[in-house]
Amino acid sequence: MSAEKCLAEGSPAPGPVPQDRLRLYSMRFCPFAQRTRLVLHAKGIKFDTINIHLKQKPGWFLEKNPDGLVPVIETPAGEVVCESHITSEYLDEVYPEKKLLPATPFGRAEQKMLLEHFSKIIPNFFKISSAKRKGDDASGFEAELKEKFTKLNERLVKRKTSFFGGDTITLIDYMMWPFFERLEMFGAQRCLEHTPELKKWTERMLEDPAVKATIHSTDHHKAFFKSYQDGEPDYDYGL
Ligand SMILES: N[C@@H](CCC(=O)N[C@@H](CS)C(=O)NCC(=O)O)C(=O)O
Repeated sequence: MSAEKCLAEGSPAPGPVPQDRLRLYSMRFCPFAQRTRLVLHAKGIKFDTINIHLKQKPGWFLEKNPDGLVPVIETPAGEVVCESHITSEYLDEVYPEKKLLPATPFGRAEQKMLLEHFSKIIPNFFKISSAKRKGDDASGFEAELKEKFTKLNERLVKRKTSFFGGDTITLIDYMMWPFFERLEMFGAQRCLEHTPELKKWTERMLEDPAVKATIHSTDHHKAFFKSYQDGEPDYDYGL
């Protein structure tokens, strides 16, 4: 069962998860759920998707995650794992093929520290788009984001690697990517202009098969985001 259209309050509860796959509860345009989708694709894990209407959540979804957030992973044993970085680490632990987290404790700690740092950057994207939408001056928020991007750029320069964890993609790249995919949607594209290594990283990411499998066009992102900002999110946009 892989129904792309979202399920809302009143829809019948899905049956148990089949033995040979995982189930992802998602929303097609959610950047956090995309993190989990990236990991599922990168590791070649078999999974079905149930998209949730996040404004009219089915009761059976809230029973699985009382916080009401996607992404959520459910296993055939009925185990439920929530939160994008926790689902991602869980998948990397359970499925040993193509490890995305480094083998050393320090390597893993480095990724977690960068993720912690990046989590504090995420609100900046929303502040820029919200100011621009209201017709307010966004230059202060843009300057802040540029400074954060400069630091990320410096990391790549110092490491001399193609990606944030080395010369191949690791988990941290997938945790950050969904927000860069949406840069233009946020109206923050200009912030990448003076950070050439970071810009090259985005170009390399675009070549990745898991990124290609989960990407939406900028036009679709913009149309969804507009519906979201207007208070009537069109979760099925483009279907
Ligand atoms: N900290 C969560 C954030 C997930 C999140 O904010 N998901 C949004 C969709 S993009 C959601 O489920 N919103 C529903 C709501 O707020 O009720 C994670 O990393 O998984």
